[in-house]
Order: sequence, then structure tokens, then C-alpha cells
Amino acid sequence: MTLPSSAAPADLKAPRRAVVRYQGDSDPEPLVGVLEAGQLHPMKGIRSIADLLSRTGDEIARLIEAAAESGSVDGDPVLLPPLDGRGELWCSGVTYQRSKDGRMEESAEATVYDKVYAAERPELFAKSPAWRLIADGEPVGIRSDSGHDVPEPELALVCNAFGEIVGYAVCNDMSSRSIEGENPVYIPQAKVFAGGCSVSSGFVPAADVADPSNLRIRMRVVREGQEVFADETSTAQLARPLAELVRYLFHPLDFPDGVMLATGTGIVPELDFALADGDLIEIEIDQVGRLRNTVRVGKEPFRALSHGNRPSHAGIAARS
Ligand code: DO4
Ligand code: MG
Repeated sequence: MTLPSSAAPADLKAPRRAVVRYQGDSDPEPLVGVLEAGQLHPMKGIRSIADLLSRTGDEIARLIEAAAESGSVDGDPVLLPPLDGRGELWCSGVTYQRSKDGRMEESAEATVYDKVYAAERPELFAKSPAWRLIADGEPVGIRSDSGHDVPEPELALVCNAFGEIVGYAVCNDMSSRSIEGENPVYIPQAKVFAGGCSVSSGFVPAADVADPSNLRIRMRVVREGQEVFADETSTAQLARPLAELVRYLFHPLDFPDGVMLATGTGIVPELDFALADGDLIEIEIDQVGRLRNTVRVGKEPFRALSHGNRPSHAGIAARS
């Protein structure tokens, strides 16, 4: 169930700090640091997010605290998605009643959604390797052969190699409703395409979020300056415990460089809404952060990723 957007909730709480991956001015390789109160503190001795997430939760927590004691980075670093190396982003599906209902409405095979919502085993699917992830402020994609596309605002769990939840991030699991609606067997094509997955700049340490099962999630879409969609939900509406999703993900697989697991959408627009080229999607999660991306059609705008470059570059200053 989503909360009515007219409920006009009080502003969401911004996170105090985030673990970020960034490209500085002086080093050719991206680095890892802690962004707090506008200051970026390098995490000394940590070569990558993969290096960080190969450690235990206790060690990661200690490294985060220690970073605050170090000096700050100069210049205007570019913040990158908080995953690298062999990191992957996976998604859970049909974990909110609204997602089940929205999919039953659009699908030629409605009952599969009813069944998976109530089943013991959750729906999990591989959404993106680290290198394909889209950062905050960059464009997100819709397929040129789709026609009915929506954003999916989701709380993402950041897990280390030991399957511990060490942080939280904001994820947009972009989806083609027309392709999935035609036949659920097409879900991989409805879900995996250039620019199809964006994540916030960094993750909030797990210790900073008192109750991840009660976080408000808000999304709006702005077209040519006008708000054309707005809605809100809460992770309190999630039908499955977070730990259960992580347990199913790690049961058959190892993630030596860590993994992000998006927990499903509780916001699905009515069937008469579809994204269009140029739409601005803004997602906020209480205590976790914000994610803003503008829609582009087709794979061409994302070709830079295949060459190890980013589809756009903006430093911290331009994003605050
Ligand atoms: O069943 C298809 C995907 C569901 C999903 O992505 C969601 O519920 O968020
Ligand atoms: Mg989703």
C-alpha cells in the first residue's frame, strides 16, 4: 500500500555521512572515502569498494570511524556508484503488495505475481554488474523497443562478502512494463538494458539507520518543469524481512567483492503513466539519501560505459 501523496509528509531526514567511491583530481584510479558535512575524508589503505566489502562488518565500521579523523580531499571529486570490481547489483521483486497489484494489472499472466508474493522463496534477479551502474546525476535509460516504462524506487542493501548488511543506498530499478506485461519470461529483457539501473552516490553505514524497516520512500517525476507523478511509500510495507532476502541471495552464490540488493518497489504508477525522454526522476529515502536522473532513450547515451568512461561528469559541488 502506498501513502497518498496529498498526505504532505514532513521533510525526510538527510543522512549524516556516506561511504563514497570517487574520482579525485590527482589519482588516476577511483578511491574510497567518507563524505560528511561537505568534507570528503579518504579511507586510508582501502584501494576500492571491493577491498572494503571483502572485510567483516566490524572492520568496515572501524574503518568508517577512522576516516573521519583523516584530512579532507581537495578539488572537486566526481562521485561514482559505490560498487566496483566483481561487485553486482541484484534486485528483489514483488515484495510490496502494490508491486503485486500493479503487475497483475499489466500482465497477460497475472497469477505468477500472486503466487510469488505469497511464496516462501522470493523473486531475485541479477540487475547489473558494477561497471554498468549509473550514478546520481547521470542519465538513466529506457529501451527504444519498449514503449511503456517506469522507474522503481527501492531501498538497496549493501552487503559485504560475509553476507552482512553493512549499509543502505537508493536504487532505481528502471523497468519496461510493456515487455514484462507481454510475458513474465521476458523479465530479464524488461529489466536489464543500458542505463537501466542507477544508485545513489555512496552508501550510508548500517549503524546510522536505526530502523531500516520503517523508512519513507518518495518519488516524483518532472516533465518540462511540471510534476507529472508523485507518490510515497514506506519500507514498513515490505512483505519480507530484509535478512530473508539476503539469506536467499547468498545461499547459492558468493560475492567476494560485495553485492547490493535492491528490495523491490512499493510505488507503481497507474497504467496511464509512462516515462518520456527528458523526464527527471527524483527519489528520496529517509536517512539514506537522494537519487536524481534524467531519462534518455536507447543504448547510445550509455556507450561511454563500455569504454570505461562515464555518461556525464559532475563534481560534488555541482550535485549538492
Ligand atoms: O517481477 C518482476 C520484477 C518486480 C520488481 O522489480 C519489483 O517488485 O520491484
Ligand atoms: Mg524492482
